[in-house]
Amino acid sequence: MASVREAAFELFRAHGMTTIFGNPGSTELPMLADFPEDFSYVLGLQELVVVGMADGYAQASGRPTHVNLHTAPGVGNAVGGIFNAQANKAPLLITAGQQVRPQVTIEANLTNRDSTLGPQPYVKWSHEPVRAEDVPAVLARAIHHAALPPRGPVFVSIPMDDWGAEAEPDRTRNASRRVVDGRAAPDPAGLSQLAALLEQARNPVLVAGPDIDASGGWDAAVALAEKQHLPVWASPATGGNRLGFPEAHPNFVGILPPSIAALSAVLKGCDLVLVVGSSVFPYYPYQPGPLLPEGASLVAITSDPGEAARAPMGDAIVGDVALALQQLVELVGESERTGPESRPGPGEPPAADPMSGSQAMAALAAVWPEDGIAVLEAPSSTQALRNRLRLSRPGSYYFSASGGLGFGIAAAVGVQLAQPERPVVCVLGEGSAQYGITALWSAVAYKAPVTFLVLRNEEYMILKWFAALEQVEGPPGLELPGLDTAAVARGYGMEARDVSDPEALAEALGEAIGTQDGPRMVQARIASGMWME
Ligand SMILES: Cc1ncc(C[n+]2csc(CCOP(=O)(O)OP(=O)(O)O)c2C)c(N)n1
Repeated sequence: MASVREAAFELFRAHGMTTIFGNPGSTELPMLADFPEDFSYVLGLQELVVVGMADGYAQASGRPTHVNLHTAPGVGNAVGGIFNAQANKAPLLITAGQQVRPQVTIEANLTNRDSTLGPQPYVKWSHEPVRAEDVPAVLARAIHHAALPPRGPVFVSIPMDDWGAEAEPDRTRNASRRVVDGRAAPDPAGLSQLAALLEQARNPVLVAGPDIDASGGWDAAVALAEKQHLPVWASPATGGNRLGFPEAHPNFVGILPPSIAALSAVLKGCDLVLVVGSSVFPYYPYQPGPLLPEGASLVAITSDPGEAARAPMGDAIVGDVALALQQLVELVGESERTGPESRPGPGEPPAADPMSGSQAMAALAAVWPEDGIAVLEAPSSTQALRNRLRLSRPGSYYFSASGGLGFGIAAAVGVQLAQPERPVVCVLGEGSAQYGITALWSAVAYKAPVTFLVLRNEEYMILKWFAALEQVEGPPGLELPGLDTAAVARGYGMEARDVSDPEALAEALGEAIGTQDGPRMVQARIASGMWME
């Protein structure tokens, strides 16, 4: 007769979930007993980074990923990461240990009181099994929930005495065997109408969002843009956890700004805005204005009913993004419209001393490997990176769509573990880096050859920029003097270099990217400024 633990691991195996990200405590040890040889356990030293690593891994592998946390305090530490994971639509099965059932009522030490409330409202489902024998079926249900669109984190609290209980053979077998497919094709009538609208439009544009990449719709998006000669905008960088379109493609015209007024101003003159795989829109900051330019209509294609429902304007078609794009390409003819004018190259950034963020991103672009993956958490250099790198392959860019810091270092480790053949470069603001800094240890421990580029400007630059925008005079707490992230990295066992000019930066980055035996850090001194080009 199988134990609940054996049944659960059989279930994880059936779903290809053999890499577990965790930080253990006494309440999790019964789960980890006799840890099977075909599983690996990736240790994170604090729960925010445990979730961040799993988030990167889940997105880059496309598979639900198991996170194991330590009862209430572990879940508490993880909540910022869970908030990020729901915005990134990362399918995470998050489990946490719980006191033994006989001691929950008396609230013995480490009891996770009202356990299902802790990760709310950022999980799709939160549950503690009613009986020990239900654990495998609950885990199966949770995995399906996480993987169905819109994908996202789910939570299961498991009393520590459940793992040794006897599983129910019939239910366990069924739980492991069930396949649940959530790729729903959109309504064909809606798509035909959209195809007609697109063909008749004089000046339509495509806005490409992150779920094009996540759904596998990259090639279909390119085919649609080429067949219909569409100018393509990326959805605002604030909410774009992935890229939806190759940024060196001749149809690609740029990244939409994130405020209502600026976004509609940029789209002036177009009569149809087709938004694919993005919310409408991930706005920030608030600059009121018309939602759309005069004379324009909007149609969004999304697999997320919540995104469709909350959009403030336009129509929406709910269905799998890749299937929708593939069908749309078949439905439309070759357009007679002239295509967009090619976007000018980024040019040489003006020299500055210390170097600007734009110069730092130009140095990175100069040594960028063809198949490189960028993981980005560098607020004042976000736009500069996007403008200079021109990433053009699917699965090449990860960013936290929520804006919650502490994602970058951890996600880069997870992405590298999921895509071991591709070079991963993580670009960080020095302030952002500190939230998930302990993930540097995991990068070293698992020999993940990530290149960490830390941009050292000794301040929270983006908040100074926001202060000016919001007309806030003299806010405290925006300076970061004397923070030596390279020295911190060395403390975690990572080789790190300091540079202060673009030539030395390009050389150090080239060396780090070429290194296969483990992670490297390059800390670059940069000037104060918002780097937009
Ligand atoms: C968890 C969390 N705490 C605080 C913030 C607010 N915040 C946004 S950007 C930022 C500063 C980032 O500084 P740094 O990484 O040095 O980048 P810079 O703006 O200087 O480029 C802060 C504190 C946040 N987004 N997430």
